[in-house]
Amino acid sequence: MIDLPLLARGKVRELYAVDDGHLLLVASDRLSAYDVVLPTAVPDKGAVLTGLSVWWFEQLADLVPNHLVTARTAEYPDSLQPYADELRGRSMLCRRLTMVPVECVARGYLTGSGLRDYQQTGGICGERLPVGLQDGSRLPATVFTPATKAAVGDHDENVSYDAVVDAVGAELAAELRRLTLAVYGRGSAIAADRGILLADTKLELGHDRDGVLVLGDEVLTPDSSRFWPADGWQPGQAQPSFDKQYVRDWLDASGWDRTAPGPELPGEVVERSREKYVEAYERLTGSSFDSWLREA
Ligand code: Q0Z
Repeated sequence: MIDLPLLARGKVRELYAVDDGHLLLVASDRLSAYDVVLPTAVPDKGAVLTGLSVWWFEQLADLVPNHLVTARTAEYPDSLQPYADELRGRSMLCRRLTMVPVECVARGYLTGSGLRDYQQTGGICGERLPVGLQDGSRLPATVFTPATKAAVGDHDENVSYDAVVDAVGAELAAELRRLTLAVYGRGSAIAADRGILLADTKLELGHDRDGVLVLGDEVLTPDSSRFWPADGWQPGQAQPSFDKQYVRDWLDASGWDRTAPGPELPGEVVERSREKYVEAYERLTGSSFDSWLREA
């Protein structure tokens, strides 16, 4: 257990206060499927997501500054050294930001809440889209589809760009949209080179104490984005998830009714799931996952 003030707890990660200016983001090995956190952990999942985030922050550094101070436990402050073994690989020491109260989402493909909006309105977040699009269709252009953060356990609510302007002002709204589309553009280009489609991604931005807009949280991980194997892409049906498909297939066949608590996963599903997370890390970064654990 980490004896620091817990600032926030997400479904699968925790955020601790370290000092006035710093936070510690800790990713667990828990996994959520169909909106339920499963009782079985996937070993190393938290470290894979953390390693990916750190790598993406580097890939994006010329587009937007980020909140990462260090993910090397040897560089953590003395107050964290008692927890170094527990934190290694799956934590990031971050600068504390004043978060912008907007979930910044970019979508290059239609699925999820974007598909539901489209079916009901012919567009997403007030942006019209062509008729005839299907689940998994490539969008004619990447769209910024902001949402407002819901209470824990609830879904974020898609909102119009005008609603973002009303909430944060025209200048910041334009900057959120520009940065979100730039991050998606860089991320999807890199992923596509490695045979992975980046369907969509969610960013969180905040201001540092100098008033600079900074990328926070985790970025371009399988928990904040949808990654699809490019070779299985076929619009008109739900796309297989790069990381979670084995788990979903097993859950679908298990007869589980998708209410909490979910079932324990069998060892082979856990192991296959772990392999998919590690494969995502290695395909995207071109480095071994072991090298990440050694670096951290
Ligand atoms: C992130 C979240 C949770 C993990 C607040 N650098 C920052 N400064 C201020 N606030 C945040 C950050 Cl990253 C911040 N979240 C989302 C919740 C676990 C991340 F429970 N909330």
